Amino acid sequence: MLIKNPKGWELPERLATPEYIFMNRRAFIAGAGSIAASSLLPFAAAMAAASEDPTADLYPAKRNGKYKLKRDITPEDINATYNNFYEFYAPSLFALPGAEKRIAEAAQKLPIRPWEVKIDGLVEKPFTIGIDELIRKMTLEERLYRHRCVEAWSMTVPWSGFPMSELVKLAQPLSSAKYVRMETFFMPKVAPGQKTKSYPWPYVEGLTMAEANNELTFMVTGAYGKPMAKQFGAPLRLAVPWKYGFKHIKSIVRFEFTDKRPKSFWQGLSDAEYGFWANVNPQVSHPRWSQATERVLGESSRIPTQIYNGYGEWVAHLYKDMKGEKLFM
Ligand SMILES: Nc1nc2c(c(=O)[nH]1)N[C@H]1C(S)=C(S)[C@@H](COP(=O)(O)O)O[C@H]1N2
Ligand SMILES: [Mo]
Repeated sequence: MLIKNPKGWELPERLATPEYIFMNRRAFIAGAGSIAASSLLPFAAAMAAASEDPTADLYPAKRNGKYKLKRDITPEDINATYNNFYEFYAPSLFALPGAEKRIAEAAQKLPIRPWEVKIDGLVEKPFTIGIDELIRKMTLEERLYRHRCVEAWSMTVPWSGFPMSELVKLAQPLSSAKYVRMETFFMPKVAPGQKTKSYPWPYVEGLTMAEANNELTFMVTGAYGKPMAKQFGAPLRLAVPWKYGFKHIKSIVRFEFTDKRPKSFWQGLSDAEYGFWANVNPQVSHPRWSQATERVLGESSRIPTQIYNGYGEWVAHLYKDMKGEKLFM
């Protein structure tokens, strides 16, 4: 989803991904030359920051064994240095291919305390809550989830957090609420990508109430057994593993309950290519590339993509009777 100009801003991942990301693990370590070594600096900084987080005592959270994986967990150093977080990427004519994935260092500028989350719209009583108070109201657990980006790469991550249904309970939505609209921070002074005025900042995503309350829908506060690194979307991010990665909105500051279907950031950029539902389906191609297979971060192989990213058992029923909806883009 490389943003080049408002119309032709995207490349398939095979053109946009630096090769070292997809070398196998042993080759990665053995060949860790200048590029790989410098990419580990922000990783080390993020690790140090995690230990100073005011909620550090809550980690590692107990793993919920219900969500099993048949794949290896993506090595943390690879995952923490290959990210989509366009707030921290300022397009430049001189950028090397793949530069838009290497935002980890820039993301360390994001101030994540104090951090307030606003809950408003169609709720009993709108309120704002500090992130530490919110997290401590919840029982954190760890879940191993797959993640499939629309660009046809994938990863597996040990997220920590709490079910979104618990946040919905806290919010007390009215029965007229049909959707939850979520918003990322807007701080162009720390996030240079947000200076690009032609993009519809802030980043927005949305779910139906049934999706928000599905047991898979997870509010992420941690990863790899500690508070989440900034490049992953600290201090609060969404995980909906049956949907494409762009639904996983990062660094959330607002949950608005509404009766209108939210329009997402990516729909705002290209309505014809990115829709509201964005459920993973290997048979429905992106207008510019196939979704049949995916390249696993840290590995050289491609594997077949699964319908609903393999989570149909949990979610297929949500979409049974929806005629005329573009469920898979
Ligand atoms: N605010 C915000 N959230 C975002 C994005 C973004 O650019 N900004 N990118 C999305 C995309 S396309 C993907 S694939 C995932 C990437 O998550 P990761 O960097 O932790 O792998 O974050 C999603 N959430
Ligand atoms: Mo993505």
